[in-house]
Amino acid sequence: MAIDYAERIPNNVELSTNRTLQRALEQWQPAFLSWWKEMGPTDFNALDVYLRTAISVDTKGWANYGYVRMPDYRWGIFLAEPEADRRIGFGDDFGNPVWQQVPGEYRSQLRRLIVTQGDTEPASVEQQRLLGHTAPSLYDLRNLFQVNVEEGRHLWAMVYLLHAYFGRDGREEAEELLARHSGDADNPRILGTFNEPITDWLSFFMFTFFTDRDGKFQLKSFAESSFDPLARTCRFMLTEEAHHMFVGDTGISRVTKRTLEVMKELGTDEPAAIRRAGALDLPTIQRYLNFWFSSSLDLFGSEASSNAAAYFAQGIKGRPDEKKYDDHIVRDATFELDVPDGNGGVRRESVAMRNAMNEVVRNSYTEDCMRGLNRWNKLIEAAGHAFRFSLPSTRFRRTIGNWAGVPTDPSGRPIAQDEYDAQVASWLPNGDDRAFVASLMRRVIEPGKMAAWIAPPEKGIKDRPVDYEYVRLA
Ligand code: BYC
Ligand code: FE
Ligand code: FE
Repeated sequence: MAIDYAERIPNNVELSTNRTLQRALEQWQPAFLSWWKEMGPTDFNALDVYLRTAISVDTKGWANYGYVRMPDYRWGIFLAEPEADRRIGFGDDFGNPVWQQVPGEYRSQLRRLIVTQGDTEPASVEQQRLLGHTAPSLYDLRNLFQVNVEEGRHLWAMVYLLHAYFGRDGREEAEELLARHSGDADNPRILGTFNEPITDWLSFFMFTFFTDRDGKFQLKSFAESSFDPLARTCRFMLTEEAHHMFVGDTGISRVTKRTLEVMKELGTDEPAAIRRAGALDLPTIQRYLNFWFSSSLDLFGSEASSNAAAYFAQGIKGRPDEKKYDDHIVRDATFELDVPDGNGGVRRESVAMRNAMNEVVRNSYTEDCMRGLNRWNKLIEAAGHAFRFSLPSTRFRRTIGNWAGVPTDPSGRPIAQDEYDAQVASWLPNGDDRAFVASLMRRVIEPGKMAAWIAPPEKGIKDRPVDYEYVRLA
């Protein structure tokens, strides 16, 4: 059957005149839809959801709202507008024209990075596929589905690059993106965090705050890439990413707000009492935070990485907001790194700055995370409590890089394994926490009503009231 491309797949890549790309996508689209129906939010595909759809890149077209059934969502392909005479912004070829095609010598690196980015998008949809059953409100249910369809579109964005620029091996990689599955023992997703189960909404909010924020920083690094189609694709994805982090940020604010209300009503900060009242005590929230922050730190790769140095030198992957740096070539600069000394202590090591690019980006990420914590802490401070959320050290619970497998406390002090084992239940979600959080997960379906463990949002979506019927559950 002939497809009306502009209608079915909104795009600004001239799909209707590109036969090769059409053929590739015609093959892939049915596979995507079967994946969505099997591995996505399966039980909710028949519902009308009040969703935003991008139909063009200008300010009017990128956010169209209306009721849609998710399988009918118009997953489109959009690149931010080209920048005239754009030049390479960093690395050995600084100042040369950017590439409109993949340079042969960088083909496998670029493909690998695009595949790794693409792999995370459907992974997150798989991780979140059952959360609809326990949504704390219709407002939250709609936000979950909005995040899901947009992660689906992010997958499309990477598949477009694979199909349009990598020929046959690109098409094979696009198929593999639907074949690996989150948590699958035989064929898992590429990066660790994307194989962690997300079975409750506290984890969902932590994931959208911490893990989607890794997405923000990785996309910002690609937005600097000399491979112009990648840079433009990622720049457009960042406009959607902002909403995902909003969901996490406001989700945790609302949970905290509700907890503070309960603390005030009961006149206590005793976790057991707060739990009996059906809310989440602050130390439990902190343990979930420790888990997802430390897992997300691994997504930046090793502190010292020859891959990262090569990507930078070659102009493939830059630093977020490259313009804010003075030196874009970075040939001689060094970076001081604290590494384990193998004797239970810490040693300072000097590495070439190019090799430390993952750590540079991780540090910007950590600062960005801290801004969210400061907002939540202001709520706690205003309520007159001494408790403060904190980020654990970047050495804590790492599985990638210099600190992988080195036991430390949350402040980053190396400790003996048995001391770690004795204390870990107070640092990370323990069995009791998980059982309690699971017990709170009950679906609330009356428009405007919220589960007892979360405060209502300050406002609804797109000027609609909070009690709007964001999902029609008929
Ligand atoms: N888990 O030199 P190294 C998002 C591998 S999130 C497992 O240390 P490198 C989203 C690494 O692949 C953004 N393996 O690191 C969020 C390498 O393997 P190979 C996703 C890991 O290469 C929420 C080896 O260890 N985007 O969009 O400098 C919802 C040594 O590597 C991990 C990207 O990741 C890990 N955590 O940097 C939806 C951008 N970390 O090649 C979506 C693309 C490292 O030796 N990826 N390894 O077999 C990259 O830029 C880089 O691959 C990394 C690693 C930054 C991830
Ligand atoms: Fe994404
Ligand atoms: Fe996202």
